[in-house]
Amino acid sequence: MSLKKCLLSVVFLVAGGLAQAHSYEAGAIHIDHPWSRAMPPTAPAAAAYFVLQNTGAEADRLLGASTPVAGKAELHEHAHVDGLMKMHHVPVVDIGPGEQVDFVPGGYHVMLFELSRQMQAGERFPLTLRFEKAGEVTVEVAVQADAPQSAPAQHGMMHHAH
Ligand SMILES: [Cu+2]
Repeated sequence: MSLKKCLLSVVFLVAGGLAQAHSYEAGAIHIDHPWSRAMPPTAPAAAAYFVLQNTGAEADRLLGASTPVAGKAELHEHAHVDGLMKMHHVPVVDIGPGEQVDFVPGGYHVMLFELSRQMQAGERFPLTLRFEKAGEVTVEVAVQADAPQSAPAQHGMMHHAH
């Protein structure tokens, strides 16, 4: 492939990713592309994902989340325990100054329980995130059949110790 063709295909990939993207600001916190994977109607729970960036000089932390579509929303983290991937509830998620924290399949996520119903691909639902310093912000979660191409899934799975 010629260099020019190669560059062109990169541009198209980036443009394709941006077309679906939506993002929000809460104080110094930037929230990129909140999304949720469409689940079968009988699934007992769902999960929401996004990327948090702290553009400020002070540390902040995500304290919790809530949504009208679920009776309960918890911050969860996946971790390897005895060779198995297990998820557990975490009370807060720290975001240091200048840091990025990825909420991705296999890493941090907002777990939604007691759903009124499972959302379908193409739908959106509101999710309110509560930060210690940035306060509350309500974002729209895009329900998708598949993970967004731009999702840093591998990165999130490999480096979630921070
Ligand atoms: Cu979970």
